[in-house]
Amino acid sequence: MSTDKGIFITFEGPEGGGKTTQIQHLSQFIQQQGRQVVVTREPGGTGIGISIRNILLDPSFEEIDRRTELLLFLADRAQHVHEVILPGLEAGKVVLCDRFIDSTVAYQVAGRGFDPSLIAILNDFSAHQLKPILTFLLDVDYKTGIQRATRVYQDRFELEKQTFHERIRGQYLAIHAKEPDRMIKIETGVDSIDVIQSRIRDALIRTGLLS
Ligand code: Z5A
Repeated sequence: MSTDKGIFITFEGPEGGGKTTQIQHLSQFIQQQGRQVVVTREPGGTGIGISIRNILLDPSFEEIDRRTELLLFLADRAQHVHEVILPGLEAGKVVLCDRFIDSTVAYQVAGRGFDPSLIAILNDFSAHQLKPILTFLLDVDYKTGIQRATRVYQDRFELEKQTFHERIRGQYLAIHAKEPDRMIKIETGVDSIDVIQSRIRDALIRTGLLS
């Protein structure tokens, strides 16, 4: 979404692709240009969302049913769009969001086996029909991504098998093939943080979203 007011940009990709890092750098750059920025994420972009995130990532909840998991991600999003994203856009800000509806397609369709048409309907519902105007797919191979992402504590998703993460990556590449105008793919496995950041900025200038 890009109105006369705000601009909504999302960052997606497999684990450890550098989304959080790149969003932080881009936020500084946009602010230097005199625009206000909202940096946010899913799950966990609101107070309610932080509680939901804690349930979703807790590795001790091995018994969680995939339907419960899906509904928690959707509940997190409904609150997030209502409380953070829409007000940010209405106020004319650039909203940079770490994961959004494409994560639900990648993880809950390819990862958990849900029907894509069901997820399309639920994504629309939970997002209040909002779609990003532009999405960066920060693509990284499994080994590099997991090495970068793994900290002392491993969350429920980090503990998933390699085949799970490879299905997720494949699904992201399929979304990119279907919507190449909305989703810009950038490889992040080899290049430095600065080189990747300049590719992101160049793409934003090329698309006319930033000057
Ligand atoms: N999920 C879902 O299933 N359904 C949904 O609808 C939604 C989400 C919305 C949230 O986990 C989990 O929820 C996620 C999908 C699922 N699980 N997985 N996997 P999260 O938010 O905790 O995890 P994440 O989004 O995957 O974040 P991450 O692991 O922190 O990855 P990142 O943000 O892409 O990477 P980073 O933190 O910027 O970088 C990681 C490290 O690599 C860091 O030390 C950097 O300094 C380093 N880095 C970054 N770039 C480079 C380069 N270029 N060179 C060298 N080192 C680098």
